[in-house]
Amino acid sequence: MESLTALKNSVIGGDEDSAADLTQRAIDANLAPKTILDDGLIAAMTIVGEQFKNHEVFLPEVLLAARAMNAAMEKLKPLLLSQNVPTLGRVVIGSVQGDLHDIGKNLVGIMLKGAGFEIIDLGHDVTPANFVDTAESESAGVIGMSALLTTTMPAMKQVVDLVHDRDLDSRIKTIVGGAPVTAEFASEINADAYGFDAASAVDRVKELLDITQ
Ligand code: B1M
Repeated sequence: MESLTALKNSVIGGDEDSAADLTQRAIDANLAPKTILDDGLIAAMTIVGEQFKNHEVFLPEVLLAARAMNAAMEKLKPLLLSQNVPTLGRVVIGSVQGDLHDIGKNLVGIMLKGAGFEIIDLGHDVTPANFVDTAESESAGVIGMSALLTTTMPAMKQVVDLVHDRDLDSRIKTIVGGAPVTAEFASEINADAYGFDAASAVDRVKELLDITQ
C-alpha cells in the first residue's frame, strides 16, 4: 500500500516528524494498527537491520530510524492499548543486562498491557538481580526478557538460574524473546516459554498464568 511505503521510507530515513505524521494518516485512513505496525514500522526496521549488516548505513542512521519508529509508536500505542481489560496479572519486563535494544521489548509491553496485564517495565540493561528482586517484591507471576544481541542472550540464563536458586520456580515463570532468541534456546536454558513476537508473547504469558480468556 502506497501510504505504508511512504511510512516505511520515513522510518528508514530516520525522519521522526514524517513517521509520526504518516502513522497518524494511516490511522485516519482506517488501516488496522497491526498492519501499520507489521507492514510499515517493523518492515522498515528489518530493512535498516539488513542495511546495517551490509555496511550500507551506520549506527547514527540506525539510531535515527529507531527514534522515528518510537515517534510512530506513540501514535499507535493508544490503539494497541484500546482493548485494555484490567488486570490479568503482573508481568515484569526488560531488556537483559548489556542490551540497549528496547523497541521490541516496548512493543511486548504495549501488547501485554493491551491484553489486560499490569506491566512493570524495568527498561534496558537490566541486571538478573533487578529482574528477580522486582518480581519477588511486586508479586509478579512472570518475568519477560528481551535480547537482541547474541552476546547478551546468556544473561537470560542467569535470570532463569536465579529464579531457580531462590526456589521461586513455582511462583515466577520466565519468558524470553528477541530476534536472535529461539524456542530451542529457551528450552536449553530452562525458560518456561518463548515468544516469537509481541502477539505470541501475550498468548504464552496467558498460558503460563493459566488464563483461558
Ligand atoms: Co543494534 N543490532 N546494535 N541497535 N540493531 C541489531 C540487533 C543487529 C541484528 C543489526 C545487524 O547487525 N544486522 C546487531 C546484532 C547482531 C548479533 O548480535 N547477532 C546489532 C548490533 C551489532 C548492535 C551494536 C553492537 C552495534 C555497535 O555498537 N557496533 C549496538 C549494541 C548496543 C547494546 O545493546 N549494547 C547496537 C545498537 C543499536 C541502537 C542503539 C543504534 C539501536 C537500538 C535503539 C533502541 O532499541 N532503542 C539498534 C537497532 C535499532 C537495531 C536493529 C536495526 C533493529 C532492532 C529493532 O528495534 N527491531 C537490529 C536489526 C534487526 O533486528 N533487524 C539491530 C524492531 C523490533 C520491533 O524487533 O526487537 O526483534 P525486535 O522485537 C520483535 C521480536 O524479536 C519479539 O517481538 C518483537 C516483534 O513483535 N520480541 C519478543 C522482542 N523481545 C521479546 C520478548 C518476548 C517475546 C517476544 O518475551 C518477553
